Amino acid sequence: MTSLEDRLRDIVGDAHVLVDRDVMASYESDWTGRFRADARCVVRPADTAEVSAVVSACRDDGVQLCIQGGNTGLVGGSVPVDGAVVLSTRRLSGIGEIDALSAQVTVGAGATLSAVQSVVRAAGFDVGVDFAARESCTIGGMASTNAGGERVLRYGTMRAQVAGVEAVMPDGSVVSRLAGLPKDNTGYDVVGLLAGAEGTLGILTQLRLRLVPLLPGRAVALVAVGSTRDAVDLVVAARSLSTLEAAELFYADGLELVCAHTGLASPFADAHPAYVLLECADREDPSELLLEALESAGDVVRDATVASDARGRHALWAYRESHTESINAVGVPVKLDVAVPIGELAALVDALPAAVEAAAAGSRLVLFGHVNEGNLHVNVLDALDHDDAVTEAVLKLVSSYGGSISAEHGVGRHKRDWLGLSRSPEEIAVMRGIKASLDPQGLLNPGVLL
Ligand code: FAD
Ligand code: 2HG
Ligand code: ZN
Repeated sequence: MTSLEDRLRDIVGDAHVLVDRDVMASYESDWTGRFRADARCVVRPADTAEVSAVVSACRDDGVQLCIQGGNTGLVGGSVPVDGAVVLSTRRLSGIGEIDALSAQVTVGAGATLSAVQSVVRAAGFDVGVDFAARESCTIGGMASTNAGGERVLRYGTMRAQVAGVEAVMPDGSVVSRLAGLPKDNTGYDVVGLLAGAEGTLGILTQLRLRLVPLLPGRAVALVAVGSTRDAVDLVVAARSLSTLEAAELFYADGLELVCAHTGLASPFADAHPAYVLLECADREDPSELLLEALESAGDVVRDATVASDARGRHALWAYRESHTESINAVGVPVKLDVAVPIGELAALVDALPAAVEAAAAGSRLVLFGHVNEGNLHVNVLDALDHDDAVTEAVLKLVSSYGGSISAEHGVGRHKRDWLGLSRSPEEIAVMRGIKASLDPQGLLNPGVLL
C-alpha cells in the first residue's frame, strides 16, 4: 500500500512534501519559541484542488492536519500536535485584479499582508487591518484569528474586512462564496463563521477583501502621560477627531526594553509613566487638528512629539511596534491578550502586578495595548514555569471585570481550558455542535479552541 507521504507527493509534487527534520523545524514551533511538536510531514499545496486532495488523503488515513499560514500566531494554534501533517498555505499567494467598482480584491489565503498592501496601495486602496507582523502573517491566518491590530478603532477587526471566502471543508468539499455582495441575506453567515474559527472548521484558500481608501496624509503623535487613566481620558477626547485611526498604549518599562533591544534613543528627555501613540489619517496632512486636540487636552499631556513625514512617523511607530520582539529578546514570555470595557482598563492595570506576582513570584510584567478597545497585552517574563498559574490569575481577573480572555490572538491551545471564563456552557455547546457536525473525525487543528 502506498504511504500517505507518497500520495501527498502525487498531489503536490515531491518538492512540496517536507520530511527532513531540519527543514521542518521552522514549521514545528511558533514565533515565540513557546509551543513545539514533531510533525509527521509538511505539505505545501499550490491551489484549492490540491488542498482538497490533501485533506481527503489525510482523512482516508485518519491523520490530523494542522493549518499554518505565516506562523506568526501567538497562542499555539499554528503549531502541530505530534504526528499531525502541517498544511502550509504559503503557496496560495496569488493576488487577483482589484475590483475598483466594488472596492474589493480576491487574494490567496497565503498572501502576506504586506504583499497585499503593496498591490492595493498602488491602486489607491488600503487594507483596513495592519500590525507589526505584516511581512509574514497571511490574509488566511489573519481572517482565521479575526486579527485586530492598530486600526480597529476606525475599520474594525479582520472579520469586517472579509466579504467572502473559499474554503476546503474537513470532508474535502469546497465552499466558495467570493461574490462579496454587500447585501446578501440568504441564511447562515458561513463566511463570518469561518472567519475567527482558528482553522477548526475549514481551510481558507481564497478571500474576498473589502478595501478602504488609501489616506496619504498622516500624522502621528507620541504623547507622554502620567497614568493609564490619563491615557484613557486622552484617547476618549481624541475620538472627536474624525480622522483618528490608532490609539496605542505602552509604559516606561516596555519603552526601556525597546530602546535596549533596538538601540533607539528615548523619545523624550525625561522618562514618563505611560505613553500614548495617536495616528490620524486623511487625504491631506491632518497634523493641525491633531495638534489642536493635544493642546485642548491640557495637563494630561506631559510631553508630546508629532511627525507627519514618513520617516518621522515610522520612527515613532517603532517604539510601539517593537514591543513584541524586544520582549522576546529577553526571554519567552507567558503572553496573554485580554480586553475589558475601556472604563475598567486602568483598574485592571492597577490590579495586575499583585495578581501576577502571587502566581509567579519574581516575574517581570510588561503591558501594552490598544486603548480604544480596552485591549491589553499582558507579557510576563521569567514565568514559564508558572504558565498555568499566571494564565489562570490574569484571565480570572479579566473575567471579574467583564472582559474577554482573548481580544485578538484567539484561544488556540494556550487558552482553551479557560474558554468558560468568556463563553457560557450553552455557547460552548453550540460551538462543539458546529465542530462535531462539520468535522466529526476531529481532523482539523486538534486541540485548538475546543
Ligand atoms: P498562523 O500563525 O499561521 O495561524 C494562526 C491560526 O490561524 C492558526 O490556528 C492556524 O491554524 C489558522 N490558520 C492560518 N491560516 C489558515 C487558513 N488559510 N485557513 C484556516 N485556518 C488558518 N495579532 C493581532 O490580532 N493584532 C496584532 O496587532 C498582532 N500583532 C502581532 C505582532 C507580531 C510581531 C506577531 C509575531 C504577531 C502578531 N499578531 C497580532 C498575531 C498574529 O500575527 C496574527 O494572529 C495573524 O493574524 C496570524 O497570521 P498567520 O498567517 O501568521 O497565521
Ligand atoms: C501587538 O499588538 C500584537 O503588537 C502582539 O498583538 C502583542 O506581543 C504581544 O503581546
Ligand atoms: Zn495587539
